[in-house]
Amino acid sequence: MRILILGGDGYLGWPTAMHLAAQGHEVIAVDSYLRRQLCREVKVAPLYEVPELDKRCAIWHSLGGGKIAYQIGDLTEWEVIAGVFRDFGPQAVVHYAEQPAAPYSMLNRQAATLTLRNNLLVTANVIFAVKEFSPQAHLVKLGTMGEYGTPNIDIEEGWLEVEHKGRHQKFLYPRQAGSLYHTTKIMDTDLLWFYVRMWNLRVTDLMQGPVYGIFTAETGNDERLLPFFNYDEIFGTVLNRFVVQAVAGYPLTVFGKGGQTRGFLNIKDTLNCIRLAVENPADKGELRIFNQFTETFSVNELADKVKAVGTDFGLNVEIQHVENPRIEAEEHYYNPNHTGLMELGLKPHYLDDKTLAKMLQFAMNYRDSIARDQIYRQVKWA
Ligand code: USQ
Repeated sequence: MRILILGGDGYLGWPTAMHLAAQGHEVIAVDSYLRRQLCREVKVAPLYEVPELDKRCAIWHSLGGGKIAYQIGDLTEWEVIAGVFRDFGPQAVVHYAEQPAAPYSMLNRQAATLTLRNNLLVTANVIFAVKEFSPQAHLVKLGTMGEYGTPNIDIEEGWLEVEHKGRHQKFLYPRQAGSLYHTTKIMDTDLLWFYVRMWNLRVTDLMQGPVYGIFTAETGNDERLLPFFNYDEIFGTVLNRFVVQAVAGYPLTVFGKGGQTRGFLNIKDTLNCIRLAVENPADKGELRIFNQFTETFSVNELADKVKAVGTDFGLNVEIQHVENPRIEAEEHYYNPNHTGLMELGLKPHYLDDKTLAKMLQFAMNYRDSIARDQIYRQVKWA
């Protein structure tokens, strides 16, 4: 298939581009380098430098990986996205092109409006481009489990059957996000659902939990192909951060009571989920929603795991309950359904000691360059 990957430079975008290319698909990766730019602006850096897209595509090609085309452009501009669709004619579109960090979206007014503007405009442009240039294309959009929040009832996959005064109707599952970033994902879903109804689009919206991991089948032994890996408070996700903190001898920063529970997945499973969704498209006029994670953990459970494996490694790992900069439930019910992707054939990579050990071992190579002042800056929600 001809697959367009929007946000193809990001933590997930680049590994997805390699993975789909390795399966024989024709891939073009498009990115505006927004994440690189925002990292510079808020003065954080990834654990290791990764080459820009042109170099990554060339390295991938030189190692026999086939061709990944790329384009640098701002997808909030209609002419950019229209040009990409006109030239490439995608059969599937993987849409990752969003400001991805909850803490960034809560920094200040400018960061909030940038998040709103980028995320909603890109989604709207993608919808219009699909309608105008590739109406048969399947749009695979990365949403987030955070759209549901932490309700006191079981979380279904996207939809809820409601019975009211003796009558029934299926609605989008109630959403109540915990950050502005997560709220933009709810708005994306509403836009997609509206245009699925209006224009008969073919859409899969993937409600993904926090991802961890560095290595995928395609990164091989070449570090230049690794994903963009943040460990700072703004762009890093919790388990990736804990691994780097353990290596740096920085007490693991459990926010508040640490009972916050989320659905996690290995980066390898993100790639498999995307591939399964792309290769088994939604029907015309369908908004298909999957909950994309493989197992749930509380923050306390993750900290305990990292401490146990880190101690075996000879590291002195401490756990510290620090003031929670976020407004969120620190103890709550959490029981989300996630059978859809398993039914499509997902074979999960569960979090085991070996996986953690491999991440710790790798992070040790960068021990001396870890910037401790990036780890806990207290970007406050209030
Ligand atoms: N947390 C800590 N200590 C830390 C960092 C985080 O206790 O040092 C806690 C947070 O308070 C939160 C949980 O860990 O309760 C997860 O935080 P996170 O930073 O790993 O994830 P989050 O901000 O929710 O966002 C990440 C990705 C986002 C994705 C989302 C999926 O950045 O793109 O949409 O995970 S989900 O969390 O299911 O909404």
